[in-house]
Amino acid sequence: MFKNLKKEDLEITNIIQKEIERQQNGLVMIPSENYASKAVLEAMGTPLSNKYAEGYPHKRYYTGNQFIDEIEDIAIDRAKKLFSAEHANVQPNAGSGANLAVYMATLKPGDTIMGLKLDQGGHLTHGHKVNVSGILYNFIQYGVSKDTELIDMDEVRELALKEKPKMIVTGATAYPRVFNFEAFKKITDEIGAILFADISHFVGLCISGDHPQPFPYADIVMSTTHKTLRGPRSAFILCKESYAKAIDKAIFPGTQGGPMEHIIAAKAVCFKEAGTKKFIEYGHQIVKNAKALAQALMSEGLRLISGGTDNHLMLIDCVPLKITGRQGSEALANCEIYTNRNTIPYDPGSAFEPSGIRLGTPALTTRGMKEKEMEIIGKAIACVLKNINNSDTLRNTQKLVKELTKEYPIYQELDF
Ligand code: DSN
Repeated sequence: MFKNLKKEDLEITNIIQKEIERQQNGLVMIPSENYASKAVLEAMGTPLSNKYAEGYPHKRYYTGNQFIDEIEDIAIDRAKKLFSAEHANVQPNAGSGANLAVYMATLKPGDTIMGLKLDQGGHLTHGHKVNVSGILYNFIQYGVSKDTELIDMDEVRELALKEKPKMIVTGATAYPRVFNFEAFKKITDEIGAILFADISHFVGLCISGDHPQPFPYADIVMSTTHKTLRGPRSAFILCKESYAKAIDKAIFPGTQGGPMEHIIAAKAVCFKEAGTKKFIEYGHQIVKNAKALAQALMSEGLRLISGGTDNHLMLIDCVPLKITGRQGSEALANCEIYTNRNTIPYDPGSAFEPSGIRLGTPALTTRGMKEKEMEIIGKAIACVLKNINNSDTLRNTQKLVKELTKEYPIYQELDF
C-alpha cells in the first residue's frame, strides 16, 4: 500500500496509515462524517489535479481541457438528473464558500436574510455574527420552539412578515427532524423572497426519499458531497434556470479560481453511486438505524432533543447526566466512539462548553451495521455517559468497539 508515497515520505505515510486504522477501529458517529467509496477516493488521487481549467466546460481560459470538459459535463448532468434540477454548478470547493457565493449571486451586502440560529441547529454560514455571512448581510435568525424543540412554521412566518427578508435559508447541521420546504415556499411566496435550501446534512436522504426533496419549492439548493452523499470533501449548487448565470458568475470568477477537477471527477462518481438502488436502500437504513439508536438511548433514560429523530442524527441533552457535552464526547472518544459536543436549544452552557452531544448513523450504516448493532451501541453509549469516570465501563466498551469494528471492516483492501 502507498508504494510511491512510502518511498518519498515515510513520515506522512505512517501518519496516514494510523488515521486509516483509527477510522477502521473506531465507531464514527459524527453525523457529518462518512466513508467515501474506494472508487471516489481513487478519482481524487489522479493527475486531473495537475490541470488548470478556469471557466466552465467549453468556455475555458486555458487550452488542453477537452477531457476535463467531458468529466465536468458528466458531473453536471448527473447532478441535475439526481435532483431534477434545472441547473447545476459542480465547481464549489466547500459548503461555506458555496453559501457565500449564493448570497453574492442574489443579494447586496446589507440585505436582510433569515436563517436558523447556530445554537439551535443552524450553520455558521447561515448568518452567525462571526461569519462573513453575518458580517456582510443583515441576518435575522429564527429558532426552535422552547417546548417542542421543533421549528414552528407560524413563528417563522410571523418573523418573515415583520422583517421582510429577501431570502430565507433552510437547512441545518444539528436538527433531528425534516424541513418542510413546501411550507417555507408558501412564506417566501407571500413576501416575494428567495428560498434557499442548504441540504448538506441530509442530501442522501433527499435522494432516497427519506427527507422531502427541495425542488420544486427551493429556488437555490446547496449541498456538500462528503456527508450522507458519501462523496469527496466538496460541494455543489443547484438552481432554477433564472439564477444559473448569477450563480456561475458568483463561483467563478466571483469567489473561486481554478476548479479542482480531480474532485469534480470524484463528485461525478458519487453522483453515479447515489443514483443506484443500493443507495436508496442505504438512505432508508440510515434512518432506520437512527431511530433504533435513538430508541436505545431513550430506553436507557437519556433525553434526546425533540424526543427522537426523523433523519440521520440526534442530540443528547447532557444536563440531566450532570456532565457537559465535552466531557461526554471525550469519554466516548476514549472508547473510540466518535461523536461531537454541540449546543442544544436554549443551552445553559456556552459554545465552547455546550450541553449536548451530536451523533448519527451515516458512517456506521456504510459499514453495514443495522438496528441490532444500534441497540447494542446505544446501550453502550448510555452506560459510558452515566459512568464517565468508571474504568471498568471504559474497558468493557473498548472491548465491545473492537469486536464490532472487526465484524464490520472498512477500507481493509485499500490499495493505491
Ligand atoms: N461542520 C459541519 C458539521 O459537522 O455539521 C457542517 O459544516
